[in-house]
Amino acid sequence: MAMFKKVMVANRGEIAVRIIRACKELGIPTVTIFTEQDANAIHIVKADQAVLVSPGPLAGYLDFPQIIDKAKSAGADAIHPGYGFGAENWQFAKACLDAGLTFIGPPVEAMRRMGDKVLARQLLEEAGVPTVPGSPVIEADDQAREWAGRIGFPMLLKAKGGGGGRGMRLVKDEAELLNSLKGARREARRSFGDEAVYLEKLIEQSKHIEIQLLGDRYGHIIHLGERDCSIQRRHQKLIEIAPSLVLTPEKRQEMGELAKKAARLMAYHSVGTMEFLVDKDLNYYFLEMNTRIQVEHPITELITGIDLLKEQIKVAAGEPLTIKQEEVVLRGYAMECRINAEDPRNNFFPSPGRITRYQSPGGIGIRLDGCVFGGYEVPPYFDPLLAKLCAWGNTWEEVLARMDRALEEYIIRGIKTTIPFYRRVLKDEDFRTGKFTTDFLNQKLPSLTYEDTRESWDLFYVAASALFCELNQIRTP
Ligand code: MV4
Repeated sequence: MAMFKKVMVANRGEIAVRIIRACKELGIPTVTIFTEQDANAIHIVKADQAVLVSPGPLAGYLDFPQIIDKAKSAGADAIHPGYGFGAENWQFAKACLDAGLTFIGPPVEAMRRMGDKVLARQLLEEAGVPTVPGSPVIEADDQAREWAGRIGFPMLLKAKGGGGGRGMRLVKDEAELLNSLKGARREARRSFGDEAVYLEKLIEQSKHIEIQLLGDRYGHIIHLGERDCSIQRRHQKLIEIAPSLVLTPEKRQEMGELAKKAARLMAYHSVGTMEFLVDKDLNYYFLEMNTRIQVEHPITELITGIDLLKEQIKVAAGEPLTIKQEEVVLRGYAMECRINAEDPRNNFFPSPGRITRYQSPGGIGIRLDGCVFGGYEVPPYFDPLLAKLCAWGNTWEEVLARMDRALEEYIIRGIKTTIPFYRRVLKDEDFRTGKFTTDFLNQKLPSLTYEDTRESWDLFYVAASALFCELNQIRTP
């Protein structure tokens, strides 16, 4: 099978760098895109070629006709969308195919089906996957009351076109139902251009666990175990671990096999993730499927030794999977901490600006997927992810110690980051013993306080440098 001649990396930041690295190892030249406000971004340097997409800081990355055009002009025969932007947009995938480019991702029909949360749930039910008790799309008030009676409170109203927790609304009792329905429809129309909403039973006290899938164009599909993504704040994941500290090998196999069965029903290929809620009795409920490479994929790579990006590109080019399910071995534990340009002590407020000093961690068992450097000015326009710090260890205890050691080594000055916050989380006994659900940060945030010991020193340096300039009569702005 012929490999791609050139891949258009239609993204930015750390994932663009990750895709470029995979292409390099496969011997495939790359071309990437950037906007004017992103002219100093590192993915531009790492790719073989970079083209400006205009106008505006963000709009260029979302201008799919322009991206396809530039891919063609650059001589690319495939597009990798990364995550975000066009990654789960089936219209974009179809436009790529129509233009004669390979979309490095799943079949358009599968993307379309999983993008519709009601159809997704239906298909998973057909495969025998447990889903949350819920309604079809609610058309009339009477129907809402009827389903509420069947499902029982508390419930969630979800948008058919939603996902990732966007546009969800809690309904605690009958009195709230019709008002919430109206509000949810209005919100769904505004956010997704489609006012269709449906009801689900609220599953409380559960972990967010997702199964990684990998399949080729010939119907071979394998699962690579799970990741626990419960440590999140307002649907932004912050820490992920693999494997889960609570899942048994039997449960893992059961969930993995069901996920594969569902994937086969839609002739799925490429990488993909099925999200579940798992309660304390290990009952699990399908939530939704992500039809893209995910931010947290490296921890699965660390415990399986499988390069998900290279596999994704190879199967897109028509190569058959060479890994059999029996050959997938989960070894040790891995954790990812998302290093964000945010101030955890100020509500995770964005903290863009110049990085005045930068020293990355390293050593045994550490992996860093980043896109920043000393002197780089973090622009305010994009998502705040600076780097993904991952640790691998033979045991969970080793991972905990190794991650703390790497966080301690990691120096980023000039902007606020989530690094000191993670050192605090790592000290928490409930976190260390796996006693956490998706509610962990909600409940614990007020108690997860820390001193930013660097802060007073930074102030001291600013003062010292001002004094130096003053004494030497150097003009400052
Ligand atoms: C739920 C739920 C409880 N019950 N659905 C949020 C992300 C999106 N994939 C669906 N989400 C949820 N759906 C029912 N019926 C709780 C969540 C949820 C959640 C899920 C995964 C990770 C973090 C979460 C945080 C809050 C709520």
